[in-house]
Amino acid sequence: MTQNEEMSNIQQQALVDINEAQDEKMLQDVKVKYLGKKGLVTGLMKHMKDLPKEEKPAYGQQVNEVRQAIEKVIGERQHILAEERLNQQLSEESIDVTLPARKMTNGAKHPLTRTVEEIEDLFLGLGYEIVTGYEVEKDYYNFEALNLPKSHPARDMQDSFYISEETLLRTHTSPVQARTMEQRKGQGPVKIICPGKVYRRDSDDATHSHQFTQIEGLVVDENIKMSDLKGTLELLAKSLFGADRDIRLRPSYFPFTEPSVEVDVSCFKCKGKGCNVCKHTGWIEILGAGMVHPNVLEMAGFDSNRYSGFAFGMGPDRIAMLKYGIEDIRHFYTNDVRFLNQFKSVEDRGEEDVNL
Ligand code: FA5
Repeated sequence: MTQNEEMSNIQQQALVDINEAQDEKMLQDVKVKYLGKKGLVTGLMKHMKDLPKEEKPAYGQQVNEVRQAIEKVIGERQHILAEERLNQQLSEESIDVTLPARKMTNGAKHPLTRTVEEIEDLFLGLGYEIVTGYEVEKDYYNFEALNLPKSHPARDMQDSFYISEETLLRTHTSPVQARTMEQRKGQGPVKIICPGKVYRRDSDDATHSHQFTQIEGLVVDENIKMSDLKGTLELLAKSLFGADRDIRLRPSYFPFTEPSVEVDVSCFKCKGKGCNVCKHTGWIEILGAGMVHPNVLEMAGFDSNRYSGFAFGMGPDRIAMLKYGIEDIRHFYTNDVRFLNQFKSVEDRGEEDVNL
């Protein structure tokens, strides 16, 4: 076989192989077979050394022409195969626009958020402002400004997460009252509620969580009396648990209030007769409160001879548990959708069925 015959055979076989390549991968293999470093066309060049000098340029040019012709056909085939692949992909991935749409599931407000908002609404209606503070708080505002100096034994009442010697995760929302009074520079009236997260080194159980929510309330003005506190808390109890609820104040101790009280609401389940919800006492404790201690007023720059005030601090987690009959506080923080779904209002449930 002459070199020219060999060349023409290779070219013809290449055209056959190219047309038989069914996909881009096969085509790439054909390309390597003929045009690769060890390919058949490249191999034709090895004859150069046997040719007379004057024939070498023409032969080289012929080999190049064969190479270019094969490259051109490969390019065309490549184009066709790519188009076929795209068409196939488009037909396989086509969208059936006649299928029914997926149902949209709407989220709903967390039961704790609902409870906090309900309490906020009540107090906004009574002319209170909502003030927020810092979850990472200074020891000074969390304790000292609330009449709890460094060595005070009552600090143990609220086991704390300290970050440094002077900063900690706040153990209650009471530092917000200290900060707010300080900002008001001795000028009343102050009428605020302060909702937020607080943290304690309590071991978690059904009614204790190391992170929970509190809402602080503070009113400072001339002539504020214990009866104002009682009237406000009565309204709160009735608004949260029903118009026929009573409250009772039991003497208690907080370093920042004097006198201090623990506030119970008559059991909404047994109406005071005694049941499992109220542990057979007829009463359920909902918050701590008292008249703002004169030391706290003075430390914040208020004249305790002119001003007096009351403060209270409640745990909305426990209130929400009572309202909704939740037996374990940890349900609030584990984000189980089955639990949360139960608190969807009728409207929320209705929206869930809407196909969009
Ligand atoms: C206080 O934290 C005071 N700062 C409240 C206060 C404010 C009194 C202003 C006087 C004036 P106490 O430690 O009792 O008080 O907590 C208040 C409420 O927080 C409790 O009634 C309870 O509902 C809730 N609470 C306390 N510890 C936990 C806990 N580990 N998990 C869930 N709720 C808790």
